[in-house]
Amino acid sequence: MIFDVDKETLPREDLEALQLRRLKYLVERTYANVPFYRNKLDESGVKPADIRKLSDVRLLPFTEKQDLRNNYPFGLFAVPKENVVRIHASSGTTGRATVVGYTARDVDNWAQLMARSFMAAGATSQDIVHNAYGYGLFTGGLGAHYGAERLGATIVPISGGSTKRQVMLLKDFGATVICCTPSYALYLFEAAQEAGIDFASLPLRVGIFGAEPWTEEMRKEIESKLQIKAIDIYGLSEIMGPGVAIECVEAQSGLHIQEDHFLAEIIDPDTGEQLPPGSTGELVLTTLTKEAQPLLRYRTRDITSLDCVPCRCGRTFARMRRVKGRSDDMLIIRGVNVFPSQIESILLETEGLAPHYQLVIRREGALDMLEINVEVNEKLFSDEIKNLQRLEAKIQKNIKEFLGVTAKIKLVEPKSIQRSEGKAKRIIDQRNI
Ligand code: DLL
Repeated sequence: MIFDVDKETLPREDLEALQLRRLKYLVERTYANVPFYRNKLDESGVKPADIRKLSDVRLLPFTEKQDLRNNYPFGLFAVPKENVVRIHASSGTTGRATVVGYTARDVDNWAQLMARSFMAAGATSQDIVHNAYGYGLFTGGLGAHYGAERLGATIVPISGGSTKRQVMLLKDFGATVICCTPSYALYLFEAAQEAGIDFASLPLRVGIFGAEPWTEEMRKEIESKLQIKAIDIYGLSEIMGPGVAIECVEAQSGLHIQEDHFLAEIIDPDTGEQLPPGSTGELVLTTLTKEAQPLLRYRTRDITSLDCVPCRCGRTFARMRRVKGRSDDMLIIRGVNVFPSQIESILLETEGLAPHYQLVIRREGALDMLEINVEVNEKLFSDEIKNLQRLEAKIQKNIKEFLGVTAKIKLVEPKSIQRSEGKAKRIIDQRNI
């Protein structure tokens, strides 16, 4: 089912005409109201009137995370502060937090896009939604909350944490849809096992998972353990929050970008040049309708590709491939580039391993060393040492063969890697650089 049929199935020609209208107005608004953008446009000699066709987006300057930090907290607002009804911010583990503002209409659009997302994932007003994304400055909790309400579903605003209690309420309330990070879904599964609750016996049927990179192999693992459909949802606070793109349950093949609200491009992260359709590169997003804090050509750092081929679900919105990782999370081990997701794929295809791992990077002398700590399952844990050693050697060989990097593999006890209630911490960089 499609929530906004008239929008989500617009013929591409009409969609592009709508995007162009919105883009022109956006550039006018930002030029008139945000000194940062006026200066940037003046510097690059571009006037709002220069935007005549959609491809003219290329003329516009990029916006980077650092620009948000430099204008901390409210320097990029395009409306008077009294029109801002909500603030969110990213956690800011590195440097200052990035702040985002919303007008009432922004919040309303977001709810609408999240309602669309829920329906694309196969949810309806009949569902009970267990929302374990964190409530607060993080956009996950409130984003999913307003969307589920707009859909008319019943929302359980459990937020993150208190895992044992979550499992109990999941069962008692009979949730049919769950929203959380994919890593937390696995943690909940373990907690349920410990509490003697069988996920397969619960009415839960759909999981809407995002906020961190995950792989097809991880999807299979979650779908088979929890006995649900696992749907990938993408978003980022700078642009809106969750709901920028979502997979449809019909195809589960790429995430439909809500293109009436966001203009997507793929660029070469090194040169900044737009890449031809279908290429893999960095996703750049322009907010077409955001009022409080519109962004021109925001560099997401997320690596993906776009596919405009019509989807069998009937939606005409382009699909972005599952995010491979962030360009800033890409590891360079002795000159070889690897994304953590590529390592995850290999680990999860190996029998006997649990989907819990951490990548530790160390500097030994002048060289970078990658150590992969991965949990084995209970069955393997009780196995003979020589079998475990054989398995370590096999994983090491596969990683070398498929990814070209040498890694030290350390099989660790079940449940010894710290579980996370939100985004999993997969990379521990001890290089101090
Ligand atoms: O993580 C918003 C969100 C909440 C998305 C709930 C989905 C579900 P930020 O904290 O600003 O916002 O982090 C955004 O997380 O640039 C990606 O690198 C990563 N990310 C988000 N969704 C996915 C996904 C929220 N489905 C950053 N796959 C983004 C891979 C994702 N990475």
